[in-house]
Amino acid sequence: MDESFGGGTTAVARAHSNIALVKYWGKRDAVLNTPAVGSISVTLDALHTDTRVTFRTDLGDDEFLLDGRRGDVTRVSRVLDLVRERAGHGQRALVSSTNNFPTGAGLASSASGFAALATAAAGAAGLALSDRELSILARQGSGSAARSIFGGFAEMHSGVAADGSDSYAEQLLDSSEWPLSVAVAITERGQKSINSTVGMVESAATSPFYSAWLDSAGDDLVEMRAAIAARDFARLGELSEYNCLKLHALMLSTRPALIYWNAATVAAMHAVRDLRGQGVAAYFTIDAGPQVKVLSLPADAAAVQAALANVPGVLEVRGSALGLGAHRLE
Ligand code: 2P0
Repeated sequence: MDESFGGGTTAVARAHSNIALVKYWGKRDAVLNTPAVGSISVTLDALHTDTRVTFRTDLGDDEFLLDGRRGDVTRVSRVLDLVRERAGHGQRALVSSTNNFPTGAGLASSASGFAALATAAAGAAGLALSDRELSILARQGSGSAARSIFGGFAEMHSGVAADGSDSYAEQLLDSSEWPLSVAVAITERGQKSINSTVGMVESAATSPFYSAWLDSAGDDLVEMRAAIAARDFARLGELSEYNCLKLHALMLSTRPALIYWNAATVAAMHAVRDLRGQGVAAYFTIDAGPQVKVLSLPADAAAVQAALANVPGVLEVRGSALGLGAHRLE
């Protein structure tokens, strides 16, 4: 617990966004927000959310500001309720978050956002939670947020327990153990049309490929773990592209179809394959949005960023190293 002001207790935390190399899509339990499949991600140093939480005795309801504007407090309150339950008090909170990147555009703002919220809220409530407990808490805000508690490489377990107690992420490698570079090609700054929570429910309900998605996830996780353990970049990259395109095949076969790509998204995918034709080991991955993230070894990062900047429709390219896990800022 930090300084008291305005009758409240405050904590501030930073969490970084992450991108999945083996992706999460589909829920095992919608109330507990447990995923139907495990996932493996890398945490991105360049994209982060800073969140300040203050519990106060004089508030009638939780209040949430995102980049200075009033945001939807529903999911924020869900996480705060769990913290209040554990802390044994009913104080409402002021929550203020800032992203250093566009919100809701497929850059995993919910991942960094809910990991920062879980860390700051637990801190402001004076709870000393383990990383595993924070991961479980963050998951109940957003599934991908469970992974952003950790830096470097993280694996999320779908779990089997009815209460969600074994549905958490763990670190596979620290960011210093295998430095990789990620170039993020931004092709659109607006909010996407269908959020992931809704999209994945529609895929489960309507796509004939959903059962194949579930059945094949385990093999991808085994292979990705092995690629990471062996520091085999070509295997990691090839598998990341395969898993990404398999996810988008599932999205495209959803009714109505989830088409998250725009023309620049597709052009960037071709540019990455052209780079490989020229001997540069670069591999793309794309989430529920039009941005393209390209993995490379640090020595090739400048060439990858230059190639992406030349793609028609790419508005901006941000380079990133792998980042740290969620942490308090005071
Ligand atoms: C992922 N995505 O593994 C996948 C790839 C998007 C595509 O996790 O409903 O925002 O809040 O648990 O975490 C996006 O899903 O969904 C996501 P909720 P979330 O990164």
